[in-house]
Amino acid sequence: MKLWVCCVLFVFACQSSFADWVRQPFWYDDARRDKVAKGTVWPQPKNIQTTTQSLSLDPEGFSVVTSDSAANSADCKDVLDPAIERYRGLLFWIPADARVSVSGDSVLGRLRVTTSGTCTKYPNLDSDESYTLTVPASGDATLSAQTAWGALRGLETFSQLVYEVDGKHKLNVTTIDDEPRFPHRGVMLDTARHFIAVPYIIQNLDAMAYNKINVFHWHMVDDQSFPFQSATYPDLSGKGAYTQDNVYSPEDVRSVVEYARMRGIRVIPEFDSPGHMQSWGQGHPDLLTSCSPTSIQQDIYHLGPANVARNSTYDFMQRLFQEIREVFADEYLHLGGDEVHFQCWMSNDEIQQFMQQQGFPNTTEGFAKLEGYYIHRLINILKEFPKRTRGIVWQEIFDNNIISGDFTIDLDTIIHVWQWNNSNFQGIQYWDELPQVTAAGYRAILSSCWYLNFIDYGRDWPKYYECDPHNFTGNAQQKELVIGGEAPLWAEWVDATNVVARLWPRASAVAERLWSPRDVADSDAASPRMEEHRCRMVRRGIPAQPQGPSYCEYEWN
Ligand code: CP6
Repeated sequence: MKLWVCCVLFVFACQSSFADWVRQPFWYDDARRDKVAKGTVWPQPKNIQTTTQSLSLDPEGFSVVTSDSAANSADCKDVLDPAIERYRGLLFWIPADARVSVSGDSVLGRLRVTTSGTCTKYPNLDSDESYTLTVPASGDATLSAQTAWGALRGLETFSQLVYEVDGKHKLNVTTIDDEPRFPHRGVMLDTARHFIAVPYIIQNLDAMAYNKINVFHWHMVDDQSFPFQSATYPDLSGKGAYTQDNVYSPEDVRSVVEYARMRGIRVIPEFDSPGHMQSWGQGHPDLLTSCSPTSIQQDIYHLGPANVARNSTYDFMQRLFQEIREVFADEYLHLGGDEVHFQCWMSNDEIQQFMQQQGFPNTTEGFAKLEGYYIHRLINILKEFPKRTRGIVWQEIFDNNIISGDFTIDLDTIIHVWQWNNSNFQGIQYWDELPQVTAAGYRAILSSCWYLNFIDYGRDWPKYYECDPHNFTGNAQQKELVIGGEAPLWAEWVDATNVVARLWPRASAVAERLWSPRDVADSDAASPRMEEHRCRMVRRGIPAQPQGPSYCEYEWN
C-alpha cells in the first residue's frame, strides 16, 4: 500500500504540472520584486509616461508648496495643508543614520500643488478626483487638480513614485495624467458582529487613502449588536450594544468622519432595516414584529423584522435618521433592506390586517409589496430632511419591485448588488442582475465578487482583480449607471485582532479594478506592483498580509 502511494507520488512529481505547483513561478518573480517594481504606483494611473532618468530627493531641502490659486479657497487649504504635512512624513523613510548625501546628484527641490476649481467641505459622488503630475528633468515638479480631492490622489501617487537606492530617496522623470474609472470605490466594514475600536477604523482609513478608495461604508449595527450611541434613543446602544465599552460615541463618529474627510473619503453609514434589527429590539421591542410561536423566525425574544404596520415605527425611524444624517454628513444613507424573511410578518395578525387594508395579497408578491411600501416611506422621510438625503439599498429592494410589479422606489436610490449563485448560495448572478437594475434606470454598485470575508489557502487577490463591474450585457447608458463597487468585510469571524490584515492587500485588488482603466486587467502583470504596494503599506505601518513567499526591505516589527 505504501509503495503504491509512493509510486503515484513519484509519477506525479515527474510531471511538469507538479514542478510548477511546487515552484509557483509568480512566487519566484515576486520575491525578486525589488529588481522590477520600485517606485510603481497602485492603483495604476490612467496615463503614465516614465523614463529611466532618476532624480534624488533631499529630505532636508525638499518642499511642497501650494500655489496662490489653491490658497484662495479656505475649503481647499483646510484639506490640502494637513495633507502636505502628512505626505512629508510618508516621503522619507530611510533612517537618518542610513541616509547618503545627495550632493552632486540631480536633485528635485520642490513640488508645486495647484487646485484650479472650487472645493467642497466634504467629498461627494460628483467630486472631481482627476490630477496631472509632472516630474521634469529639471525645475519644480507640478501637481495640478481641479479640487483638493484630486490633489490628495496626486500626492499619494507622488509619494509612491519615490523609491530607495543605496541610502537615497529617488524618483524618475515622469508624467502622469490620471482620474478614476468609477466614482464610488468603497470598503464595507461590519462593526456589529464584532466591535472594532476606533483606532483600527482609523488605520483602515489610512490604508484606504493609500489605495485611493473614497467610500467607507460603515455597516454599523445588525442583529447581534447596536454600538451606535444615539442621543435621540440612548436605549438603542444602552441595551443593544454588547457592553457599554463597545459603543461609538457621537465624538467617536465625528472623529472618524473628520479623519476620513481629510483623506477624501466619504463615510456612508448603514442602519439596516426592516430585517437584521434584533439588537434594536433589546431597547425598543415595540419597533419589531412579534412572531407567532410557529414562525421559524422567532428567537428568544420572539421578534422579527420591523413592525411596518405602525406609524410609530416611521416616526422612530424619522427621528433616528435625522440624527444620523447630521452626524455622518454624507448625502447618502445606506438603508439596508437585505434578507427580510417574510414568515414572521406572515404570522402576525397586525401585519396581516394592515396588508388587507393596503390590498396586498398574502403571497410572496404581497410581502414584496409590503417591504417596498416600507422602504418607499423611509425614502420619502429622507426627502423631507433639511439637507438633501438619498438612499442606497441592497438589491432585494429592486428584486421585490420586479416580483411585485410596483416600481415605487425613487430612481435616485442606488441599488447595491451583492448576491451570487453557487453550490453554497442561491442568488442571482451580478451579470444577470445589473442588466435589469440599469435597464430600469437605477444606478448600481457592485459587491458580489468581492466578499473579503471568504478565505482560501493561497493567494486570492487575482480573483477579485479579474472581476469587472461592466461584465454584463447592456448599452453604454446602462454601463454608465454602474457607479462603482465595494469590497465588503462581514465580521462574524473578524475583530480588531485580524481586521486590517484580512482587508489588506486583498481590498487593494478591488481598488485597482475600480480606479484603473478596464484594460489594466492582467493579474500576472500586476503582481510585482502588488508586492511592492503591500511592502509599502507594511513600511507605512499597515499590517497587510503576505500574498505568498516573499520579503520586504522593511519587515513588520
Ligand atoms: N449580514 C447582513 C450578513 C450578510 C448580508 N447582510 C451576508 C450574507 C451572505 C454572506 C455574507 C454576509 N452577514 N446584514 C448580506 C448583504 Cl455569504
